[in-house]
Amino acid sequence: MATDLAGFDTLAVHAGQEPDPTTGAVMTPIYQVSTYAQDGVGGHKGYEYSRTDNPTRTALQACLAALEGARFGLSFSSGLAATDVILRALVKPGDLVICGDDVYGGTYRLFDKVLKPWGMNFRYADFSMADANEAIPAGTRMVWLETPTNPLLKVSDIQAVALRCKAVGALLVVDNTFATPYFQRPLALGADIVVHSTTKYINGHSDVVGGFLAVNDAALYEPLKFLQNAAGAVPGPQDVWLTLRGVKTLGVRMDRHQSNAEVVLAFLRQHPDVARVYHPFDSPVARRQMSGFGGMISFDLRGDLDRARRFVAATKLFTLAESLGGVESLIETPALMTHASIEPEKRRAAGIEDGLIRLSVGIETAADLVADLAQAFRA
Ligand code: P1T
Repeated sequence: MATDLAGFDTLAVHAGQEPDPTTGAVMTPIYQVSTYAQDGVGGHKGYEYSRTDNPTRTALQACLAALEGARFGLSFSSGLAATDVILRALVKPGDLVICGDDVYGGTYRLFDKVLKPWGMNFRYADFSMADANEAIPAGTRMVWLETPTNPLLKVSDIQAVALRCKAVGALLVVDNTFATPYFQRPLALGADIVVHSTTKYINGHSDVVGGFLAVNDAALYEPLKFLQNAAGAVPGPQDVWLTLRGVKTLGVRMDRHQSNAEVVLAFLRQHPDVARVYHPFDSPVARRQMSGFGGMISFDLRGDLDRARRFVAATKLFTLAESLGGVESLIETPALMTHASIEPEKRRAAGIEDGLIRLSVGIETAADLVADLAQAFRA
């Protein structure tokens, strides 16, 4: 289809997908198949083996690439599998990677416990600070930016970091999981690679674990595509199909996540038991580079860790669970759950206090969500 003429929601429904040529089926079939018949050695229709390529995956990759405004897209079995491939394809032992100091705990664990022992060097910096670029020395191979960050929702100026990366010859990777391409397009702001945990908003229904990366430069795409096949952390066709179905409503869902989050935010801001609220809303950079903020809110609850434990156990609509970005609301304590793999002193130094509570505001009726939080404050 003529993707250059289509708006975001049209791309989300149609990009990469045509009615099935054999049957006319309007939805892309689940090609539940591992291998493809050849009519002579090498005589195939573009598909040989499903680790290398699968038609359902091809449709998802094309759809998500279109949403990020990218030439190329690759899907993976998880967000961390996509992260791992980016590092192993493009960073060598001895190279320096500068990573945000407030990233998903599993990303930190992969860097610190898996890739560092293989010889890659990692330094951590707060890219939301005005002097962030001083943290990127000449010779840096890659900068890993989450914006907004998980869980403190800190926002970095992608364009400014991209300029610094170009000046020192570093690659800029942006984890766009929280914003989604509906609200933020990192490649257009100068990033080299965009990465997602599609487990979150892109799929949106908490029923699939998956990852994705998008890239414009063919010279970067080739080693990434090679490693997708060579290491093989690919998603199965059922998961890919569910994600393809989920992403069709991304824009509609994000608008509702956002409007519900605004109601919850207003409630938290005036509540006497809330010491501090974290949300991109207050950042001038966010207002410039994002067209909306989505449904993530974190806050410090007054009181000790026990109070935080009681609070997250007391909500009824907000389910106590890791993950985020589904249609249902979730609540968690990063220090004890999603970021427990970060050493406590490093975690606290990055500003993630023990009593921090993270909300993934879903698409339920906003008043019900506020009522649920209100009763949990009284518990
Ligand atoms: O879980 P997985 O699909 O492998 O994605 C990892 C990941 C990468 N980037 C960001 C910003 C993430 O939030 C995640 C996963 N995060 C959670 C599971 C969580 O609850 O924060």
